[in-house]
Amino acid sequence: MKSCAMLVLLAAALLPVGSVRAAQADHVAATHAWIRLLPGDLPAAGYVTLQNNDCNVATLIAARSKTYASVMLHQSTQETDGMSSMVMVEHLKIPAHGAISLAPASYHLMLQQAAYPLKIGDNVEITLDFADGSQLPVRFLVQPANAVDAN
Ligand SMILES: [Cu+2]
Repeated sequence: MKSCAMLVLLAAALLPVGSVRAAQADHVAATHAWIRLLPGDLPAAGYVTLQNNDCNVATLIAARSKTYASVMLHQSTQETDGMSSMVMVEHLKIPAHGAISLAPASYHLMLQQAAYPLKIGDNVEITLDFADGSQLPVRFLVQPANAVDAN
C-alpha cells in the first residue's frame, strides 16, 4: 500500500541515527485479555484480541509466562461428528492493519502447570513473541469457567 510505504519512510527519517527497533512490540495492541479457569487439573485457556497497527503482517510465534510452565498456541476445530478437538498452531499471522481474536471455539493459549493455585480476579502476565523478535507482555484477567469475555 502506497500510504503505508510513505509512513515507513517518514518514520525511518525521524529515527535518530544508530537506533534499532525496540524489542517491545509497539505495533500490536492487545485487548480483551482473559483466562478461562477450569476446575481441578484441567488446563486453562487464554484469550485475547490482537490488533496490528503496522504495515506489515505480524506473526505470533510463541507465548510464555512465569505463571504457567507450559503455554501453547492451539486451535479448536469442530469435527464432522460434532466433537471438538484441538491442534497445535505453529504461528498465527495478524494481517497488516488487521486483527485476530483468540476466543472460545477458535484460537487459544493452552495454559498448563500453574506455579500456584489461581483465583478468579487474578492477573497473569503472558508475553507474546513475534517473528520479528519483538515481544508484547500482556496482563490476562482470570475469569470463571462460564465467562464469555474479559469485560
Ligand atoms: Cu488447547
